[in-house]
Amino acid sequence: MKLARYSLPDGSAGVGRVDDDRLIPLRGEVATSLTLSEILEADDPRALAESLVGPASSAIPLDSVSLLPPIDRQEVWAAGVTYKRSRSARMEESAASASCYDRVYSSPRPELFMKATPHRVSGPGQPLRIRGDSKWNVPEPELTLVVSSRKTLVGFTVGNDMSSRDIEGENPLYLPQAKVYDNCCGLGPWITLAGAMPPPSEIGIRLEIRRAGKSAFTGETSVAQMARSYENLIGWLARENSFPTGVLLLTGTGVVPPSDFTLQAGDEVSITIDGIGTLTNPIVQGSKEYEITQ
Ligand code: DO4
Ligand code: MG
Repeated sequence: MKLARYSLPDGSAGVGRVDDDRLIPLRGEVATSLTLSEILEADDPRALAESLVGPASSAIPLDSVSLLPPIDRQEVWAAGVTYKRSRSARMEESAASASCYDRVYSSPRPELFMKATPHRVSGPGQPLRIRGDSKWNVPEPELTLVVSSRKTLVGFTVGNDMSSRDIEGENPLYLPQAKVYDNCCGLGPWITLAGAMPPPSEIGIRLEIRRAGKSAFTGETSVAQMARSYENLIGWLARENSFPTGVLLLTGTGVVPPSDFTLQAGDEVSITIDGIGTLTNPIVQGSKEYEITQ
């Protein structure tokens, strides 16, 4: 089952089940007072959502609703260097930090960092930002785990871990600035509940960047290439750490454009993950006030 947050032109909003190209709103007094994350907190989110789905006659064509980011009050974290391609890209990016990236790929403890709070997240069609003080930026297409407050994996969504590679490469201590800023994280278009997701060996991840109506970069990987399991990443994230409203965890990128590629304002980034769907966002330029002039 796929669950989405949506709003309608009349200003109403809610949670609905996505069936192919239609959305069926969850109905009734209970459903309208429940947030998506409250449904995900249920012992059996699928059974709860199923019991609240309205009649088929209430279905709305998906292209007539606005999909909102599938997050309410959760924190968003991310794992890094979980694919060989990410390890080699970081080692190229910074000679000074190369050994850190090399070691973290095979160390028992993964790289985990706080990526975003809900107000920094963009949903389907909403803009993602290039920092004004950065000259080298890429999207990172990442399978994203949706984890409840009980630290149980309840679903999956598509994530875009936007990254400023020049800031990250200059000094590893700048990582939070390379990763965390307004509109730094794409999530959506909805959540596929855990039971409906294919096994990792069957999950392909594809990235396409379009510029002026043409494809400027395409790349793909498979979750089978990820060096760590979902359980390993959740286990480390949850050590000595509580998430009262749940947490979303991006699992790292296996697709990095070549080093001479950087995003530009006006680009459109689409990430497709098997079992979920496609998240598309336009890219916008950050503030000129901070632009690097040299
Ligand atoms: O420390 C670098 C960030 C790595 C990352 O975000 C990734 O591998 O996806
Ligand atoms: Mg990443």
